[in-house]
Amino acid sequence: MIDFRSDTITRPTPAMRRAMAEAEVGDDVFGDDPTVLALERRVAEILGKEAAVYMPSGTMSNQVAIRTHTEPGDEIIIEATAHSYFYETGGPAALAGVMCHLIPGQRGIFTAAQLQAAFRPHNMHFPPTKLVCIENTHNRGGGSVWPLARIAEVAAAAREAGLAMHLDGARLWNASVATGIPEREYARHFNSVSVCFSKGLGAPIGSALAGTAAFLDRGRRFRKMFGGGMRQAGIVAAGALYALEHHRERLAEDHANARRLAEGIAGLPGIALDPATVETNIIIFRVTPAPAPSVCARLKEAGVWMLARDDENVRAVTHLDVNRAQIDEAIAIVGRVMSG
Ligand code: TLP
Repeated sequence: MIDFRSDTITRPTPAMRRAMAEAEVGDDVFGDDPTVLALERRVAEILGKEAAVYMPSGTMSNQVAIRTHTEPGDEIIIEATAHSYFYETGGPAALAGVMCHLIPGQRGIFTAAQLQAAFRPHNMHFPPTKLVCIENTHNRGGGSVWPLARIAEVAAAAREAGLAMHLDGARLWNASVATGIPEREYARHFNSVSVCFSKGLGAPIGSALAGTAAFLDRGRRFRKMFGGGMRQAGIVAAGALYALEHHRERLAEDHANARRLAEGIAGLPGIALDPATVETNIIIFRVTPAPAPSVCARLKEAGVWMLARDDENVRAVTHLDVNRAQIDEAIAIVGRVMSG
């Protein structure tokens, strides 16, 4: 089975497992797990932030950020298909008690003018707006990369209005490898940045939330409240540290594989796909006739596992556990299924 369901499905490599087995550990809730502390320092350094906190998941990292920036009854501004709104089980409403003011993006990306149009005048009838969230790369946008200049414009508009900025950078590593722009150049436009180790980097567990030390003092409290205080977390943090040092640059291979797969299937009957839209490791293509779930079922039977993003579109994600030979095999299988 060639598994394109997500870059979350990767298994730790033997070298990563060794690093995990040998990790020095302590009690992270007491703040004395040396491996977790080393990971947090390294993430803060890469992102150019004062501090970082290790988190069990990207979802918790985003939701702790939203809760830390706000109080119940506040409002956040977020793109209409952003993960934190779309796929985090209503977290902003349930955990932070905030309203989401949605902006429709183009492949997940919106403009400063759109943001400004969402601002509310100061008036007792309205919820206070506190935060703007951006996702880079954008998952439902098809792994799209926010242009740095656009981020700067949106951040300037937010700052002028007194709003904080949060980056869901679950795949910020992919954005940096695709553009050559260091992570910290993106991160400097944000008050908080969430990154994941368990997606393209191939670690088994974990994310981190970076920002100022004062912000993360408050953030640690919400991590504990949401059940994310971990103990000998150094075991898994060691996998994340290993991934950070050894698996970032190789994301370029995943991007090349995604482009190769897209080019290989773009001309097939029943597939609408412009390979030029594939910027990183996510491919989204429309299938005709729909529904996408039954196309995915046929593909799976033939040995290629992809997920329906909705009724018309299929998502395929390349990652550490799919090599170039498997990409070519997948192209042949998709070809047979779509022509059959
Ligand atoms: N995304 C998963 C699914 O939840 C859709 C995937 O397979 O892509 N931010 C972004 C941009 C994400 O894509 C994800 C996971 C998360 C946050 C949440 O991370 P986890 O799964 O660690 O909670």
